Amino acid sequence: MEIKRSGMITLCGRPNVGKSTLTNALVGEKIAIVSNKPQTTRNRILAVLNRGDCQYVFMDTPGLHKPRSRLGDYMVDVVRKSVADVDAVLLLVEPIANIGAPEQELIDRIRDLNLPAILVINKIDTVPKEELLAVIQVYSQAHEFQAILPMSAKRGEGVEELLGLLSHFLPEGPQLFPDDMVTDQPERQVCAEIVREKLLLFLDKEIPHGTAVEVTKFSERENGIIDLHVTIFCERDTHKGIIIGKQGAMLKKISTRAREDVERFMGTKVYLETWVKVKENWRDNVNLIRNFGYRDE
Ligand SMILES: Nc1nc2c(ncn2[C@@H]2O[C@H](COP(=O)(O)OP(=O)(O)OP(=O)(O)O)[C@@H](O)[C@H]2O)c(=O)[nH]1
Ligand SMILES: [Mg+2]
Repeated sequence: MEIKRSGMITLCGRPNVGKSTLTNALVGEKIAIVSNKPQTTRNRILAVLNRGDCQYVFMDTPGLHKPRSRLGDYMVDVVRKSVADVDAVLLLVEPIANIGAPEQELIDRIRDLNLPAILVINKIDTVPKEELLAVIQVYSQAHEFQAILPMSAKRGEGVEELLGLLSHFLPEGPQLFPDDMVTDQPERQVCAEIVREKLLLFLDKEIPHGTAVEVTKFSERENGIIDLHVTIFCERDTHKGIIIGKQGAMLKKISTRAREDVERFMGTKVYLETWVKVKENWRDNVNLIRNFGYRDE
């Protein structure tokens, strides 16, 4: 069907509220990595959905938080820039009847820029229904949202309703991205992110937050097999030891799970080789941050 309406929609909110989970649910594909640890997403990620005569372009963003490193500064800057000239903003919040600092800051920005905004109360599967009323009340007093939608991104509940709501915010206009484009992330970037997701999955505390993943080789053989070499950077020698694990057990676990996901994503067999290197305090080194792909294009 010919696209007659298209628009940009930013997803924003505090860390860990479910922005990336919702992004994936909206487009029906795993585009953004997800973890139970805050500050998983570091860059803005586009996810595109064509549905009927509509093209939705979603922008997943890092969680808004108080930065404690240069990398954190960068992430917060990405959020600010993404909550700007868009057709609609989705403000995601936890099902809690209390407006925290990140929510207030985002509401202020939405108001200052006069942006159409929908409040998404996520994770409603974790609270009794009765509690939602108080949440809705607190937020409707704080701002006049175009709509308030309680949902569960993880269970996919409310997704269709949200798409229906959002279609009204898409202005008339041509397709912004080609049919087969689901994300603006290059394939090698998605592969690096998948490895980082496994680091977040298997490692504790500060260690995964201090890692960056760089793809050093990404090539396809004649028979379609992909050779993927990645280097995992961490901040300390002790962290390197933990990431590698006893006789390499941890690194093997991380690599195996990452390879399975990369194979699913690429639709072909993948040979993955991983190395671990130390770069002290890279999160406060502007040049290294840029090197690892955290920069404005
Ligand atoms: N119970 C429940 N958990 C959810 C829901 N949506 C997301 N989660 C979980 O919340 C955690 C964070 O999800 P993400 O999608 O990574 O959150 P995010 O907002 O992108 O986080 P950052 O990138 O760190 O800002 C994960 O463990 C998800 O499985 C939901 O509707 N219900
Ligand atoms: Mg995220």
